[in-house]
Amino acid sequence: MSDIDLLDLPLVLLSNRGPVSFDRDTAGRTVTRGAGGLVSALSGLAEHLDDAVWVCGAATPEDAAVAGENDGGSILVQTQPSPHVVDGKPDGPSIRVRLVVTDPDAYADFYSVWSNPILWFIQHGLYGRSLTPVLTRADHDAFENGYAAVNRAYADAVADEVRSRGGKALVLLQDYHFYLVAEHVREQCPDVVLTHFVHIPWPGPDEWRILPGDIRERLLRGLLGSDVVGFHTRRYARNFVLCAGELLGLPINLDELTVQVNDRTVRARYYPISVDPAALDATLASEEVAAHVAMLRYVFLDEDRQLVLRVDRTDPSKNVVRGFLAFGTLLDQHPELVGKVSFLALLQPSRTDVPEYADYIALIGAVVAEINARHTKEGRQPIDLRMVEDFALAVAAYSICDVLMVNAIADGMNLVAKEVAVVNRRGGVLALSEMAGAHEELGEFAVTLQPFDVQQMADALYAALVMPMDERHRRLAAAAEQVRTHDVRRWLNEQLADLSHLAGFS
Ligand code: ADQ
Repeated sequence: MSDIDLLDLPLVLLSNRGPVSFDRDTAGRTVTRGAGGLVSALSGLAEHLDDAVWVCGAATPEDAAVAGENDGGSILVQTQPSPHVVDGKPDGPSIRVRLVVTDPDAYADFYSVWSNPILWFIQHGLYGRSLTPVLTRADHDAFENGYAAVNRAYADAVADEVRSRGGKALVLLQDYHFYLVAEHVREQCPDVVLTHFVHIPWPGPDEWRILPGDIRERLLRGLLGSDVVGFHTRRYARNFVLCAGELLGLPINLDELTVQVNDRTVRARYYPISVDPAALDATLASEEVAAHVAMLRYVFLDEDRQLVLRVDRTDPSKNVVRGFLAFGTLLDQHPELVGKVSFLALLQPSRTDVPEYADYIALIGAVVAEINARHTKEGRQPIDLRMVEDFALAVAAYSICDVLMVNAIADGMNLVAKEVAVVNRRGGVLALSEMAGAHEELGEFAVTLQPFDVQQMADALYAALVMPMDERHRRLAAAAEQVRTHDVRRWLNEQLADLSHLAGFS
């Protein structure tokens, strides 16, 4: 039994990307399931319940067409054996989905101006501050007509679903796109039990002072419409409570991590997100991964060679450029490693419409070219940079790497580190940024990276590469045990248990 059974409440989920997406090919309409641990964990929950609905954005023109055909109401999608819309009673697991269509200009301001980059940059500390950001009237307008308007539309859809379930429901909101939703939903449906999980770091009050005063206050007040605001780590939860105290002047309790909002007590909690180990084990056992493993071994691991790996989106927060600079420094200072150690980078191009991201990709290419020119030996280049999104290839590389590099400037959790802990079979060492949420759980089994210090990172990579084999295996086994016993199901169940307690059911 899951903890949701204890609640005995209908469930309304909200996230920007939903569990299914519609498209068209030559044969007509297609339905695809969303990928990733979060979608599969929440899908498992929604499939398990009779009265659940998942509110999400219409991401494609075909999504919008489906929403229009149903007058903006929800549809029932049977998820297995293959996803399809059902009219009557499904004969397999199903999810009720409500696709929200918003004005394209408002959505562009919501998504491409405020969610990414402004909120993302604030929360990952990516602004240089001397020259960026330059917030203008256009940004104020984009907040009002974009972020706030779109949040209002999603909140109305959520409230509509709550009302149609009798006005009392458990509402689970996800991420930085929707900071204003909780307050709007509570205004319309005061009996909801509401939690908002923030997947990215929450910095302290001074970072938030970069934003206009009225906007940061609205964002905080919006989130405080929740009963629980969830984060990956205690540090982020504490920062949130500090913000409520310093920026809004509300009474707070830093030991209990609570904020008093009139007669309501809002709780900040931390629930470290994780992976689905069984799904990863199954992927690792697939023929596709086996074929990749054979090829990667042939290319990178003949004789006594070693492999450093990174797998990331090309996001400036992931600190790819300094990672390569550190690897270049390692080869400069340990010439005996040249020709013996390769660096494979599988980078998924991300948000290329944002100028900072496009510039960042160009810079990555230039830095790699320079290091490869400096250290090519016997025709072998030290860095193999592949701009691909290929999860089977990533899992294959996870399983055989000697070192995984995660050197993010800031990272809510970082699931790549947890995936490697589960599937690596070679005593792979995690080289893990102290600024990634995962460091709280896995830091003691990793070598720690300080993401701004290229020399420190080069030294840490060296320590990882020369670490004795028994020590490598001991650390990896301990990291794997930590992840397997703290999987994504536990992440969800702990939230539900807390809510069930709050709602007075346990
Ligand atoms: P992300 O910033 O996307 O997630 P992360 O947690 O590392 O970061 O998850 C990335 C996922 O995409 C992993 O499952 C990884 O395997 C996959 N991936 C990355 N590059 C890939 C590639 N080139 N090819 C194939 N697959 C690739 C945000 C936050 C994180 C937080 C998660 C979940 O920024 O801090 O851990 O949400 O809350």
